[in-house]
Amino acid sequence: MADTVQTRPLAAPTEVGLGREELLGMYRTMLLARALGQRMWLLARTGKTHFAVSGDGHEAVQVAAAQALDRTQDWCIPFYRDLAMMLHLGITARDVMLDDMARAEAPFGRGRQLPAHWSARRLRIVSGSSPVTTQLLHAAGVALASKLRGETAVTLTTCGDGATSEGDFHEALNFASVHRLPVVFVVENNGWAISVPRHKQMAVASIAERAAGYAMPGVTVDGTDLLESYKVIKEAVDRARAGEGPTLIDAQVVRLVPHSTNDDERRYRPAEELADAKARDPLPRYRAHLVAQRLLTEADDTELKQEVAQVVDDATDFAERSSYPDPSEIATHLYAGR
Ligand SMILES: Cc1ncc(C[n+]2csc(CCOP(=O)(O)OP(=O)(O)O)c2C)c(N)n1
Repeated sequence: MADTVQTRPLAAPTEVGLGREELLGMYRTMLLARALGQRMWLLARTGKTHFAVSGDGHEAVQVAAAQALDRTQDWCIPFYRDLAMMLHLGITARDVMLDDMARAEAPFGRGRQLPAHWSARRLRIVSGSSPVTTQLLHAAGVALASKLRGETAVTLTTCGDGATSEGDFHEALNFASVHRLPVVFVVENNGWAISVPRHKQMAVASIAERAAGYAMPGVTVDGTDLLESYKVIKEAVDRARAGEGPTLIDAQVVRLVPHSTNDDERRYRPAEELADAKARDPLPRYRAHLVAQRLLTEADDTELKQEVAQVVDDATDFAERSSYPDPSEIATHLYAGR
């Protein structure tokens, strides 16, 4: 079943070169992603929206990835679990909620897009497509464009472990390596592709091993350890920017909830495996680290949680008050205008 990850103490802040503000900012994003994601799950369960997919358990590596990018120039092509990454890059809770509730002002698709297909031109976030793994090909293409233009931008893209068994994964990594493209592939490896456990998806022992087939570095990291993840991703981003080509990162994370609101994991997921996953929840782990480092007090924590709860309520109310697209505009943005 899922590979077991040795839990080590979190890397010390001085090791990764981030200050208190950044360390606490990453914690706030994790809290916000968790609270916003849980609200969207409830909205789906109560019939207010039709679908939700969660990033619970993936937040640490996502925030680490966003922190490792240069927000003035780098590109990001996420997949559907990357809510924390999107929030840390600057997408707002209101925008996420407008999209979730399919409102006319939803910035990612004007109410016509499946939830969790975020994009933002100003933040250089390119929308992922619904067929899994296509975003890796798009990332290779964006990175090729940056290289041809002589720019120093790096492109970071993500996918799940199941996605690494798709043909698109092979094509993207092969092309990126042959052309030494400035791209970082982060696999958020939660051990499941809906109900299919990893050992039924691939014969290799670890996803990082796949990198050898493309002559690029393959690095395994505990993706529930925010600072370790940051170190590894930052190194890969720096390599890419220095013209040394792509890196494959196997970030071992946990899926804390069913695949989506359409899934009943009780039918296939062993109770012990779920309990192990919950014991590796990145949020209390990072919080404990901040408290131990005297970067966060109980009072700070309570205040932060209250502030985040308000942001989630505000986003929900704002979206609920907003209008749906007018039926007369049903084809707008679907077909090229004349
Ligand atoms: C090409 C393609 N095949 C199947 C699907 C249906 N599908 C959506 S998510 C998913 C599982 C993906 O698993 P994984 O890549 O491990 O990511 P996870 O959802 O576990 O994070 C599948 C099969 C799809 N969207 N696209």
